[in-house]
Amino acid sequence: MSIEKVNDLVIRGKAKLVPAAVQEALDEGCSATDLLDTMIAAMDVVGENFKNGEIFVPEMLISAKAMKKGVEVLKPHLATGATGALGKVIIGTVAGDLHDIGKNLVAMMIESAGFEVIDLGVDVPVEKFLSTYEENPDTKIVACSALLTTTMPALEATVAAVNAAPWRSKVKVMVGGAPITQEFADKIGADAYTPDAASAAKRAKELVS
Ligand code: B1M
Repeated sequence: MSIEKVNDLVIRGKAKLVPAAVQEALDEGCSATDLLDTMIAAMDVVGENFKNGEIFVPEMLISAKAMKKGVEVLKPHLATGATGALGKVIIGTVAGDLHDIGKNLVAMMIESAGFEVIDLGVDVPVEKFLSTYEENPDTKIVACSALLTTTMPALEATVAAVNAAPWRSKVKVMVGGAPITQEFADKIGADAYTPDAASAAKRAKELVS
């Protein structure tokens, strides 16, 4: 089955082969969400292999590249109807953190839900979130991703800076990423936490309605 092949190719970091395998699986009738889930599961295996010392950072990186190639093929199937009509969302991975696959998925699903997304990328300093809001005062949501326990303080600092801004009441703050919990989000004063990209898009719509 091509879906298993996709999982295996992402684990092995075969970026050149992943797009064709994803397309093949779609042609066989696999759903885009199942294919996304299998790639996320593949990255969990990669993470475990890294934790166990079986692979190292370069292997993690090539698996990430492979997944990104697969997501490119899935994008038209996952993201539809981008209109920007619901307003602007500023999104970024916090300072010190280079992980962007989850953040990109959240950006894609939020855009697809009808928002205009301003994606600041990875390793985004607190000041960049603030200055981007100030350049775009019609922004409805600031969304921050953190994937490392060591960058949770940067997430906290980012939310604290937004909470201290004079325009705080005009914007909602969303947070997420593997180590983040609802409890942590509440503690740092974020308006919303969601565990995955699909629920982030749903919550974003609720926050502005
Ligand atoms: Co990194 N890494 N990594 N890594 N990496 C993890 C996160 C890790 C869990 C692996 C492990 O040890 N098992 C571990 C963190 C441990 C911890 O903090 N407790 C780890 C580590 C240790 C590191 C380094 C420190 C390794 C080193 O250098 N010694 C280093 C740090 C670099 C840095 O950031 N400063 C590092 C580097 C890297 C690479 C650069 C090689 C690469 C990232 C490449 C890239 O992103 N372009 C990488 C990768 C690929 C991983 C794993 C294997 C996969 C991450 C991923 O893309 N997952 C990861 C293990 C794992 O996650 N299982 C690991 C798929 C993605 C779809 O899931 O990002 O969780 P995720 O997003 C989810 C949700 O979290 C949520 O939605 C998405 C799903 O729909 N979500 C949000 C995310 N953001 C959200 C925001 C929201 C809402 C939901 O609202 C705003």
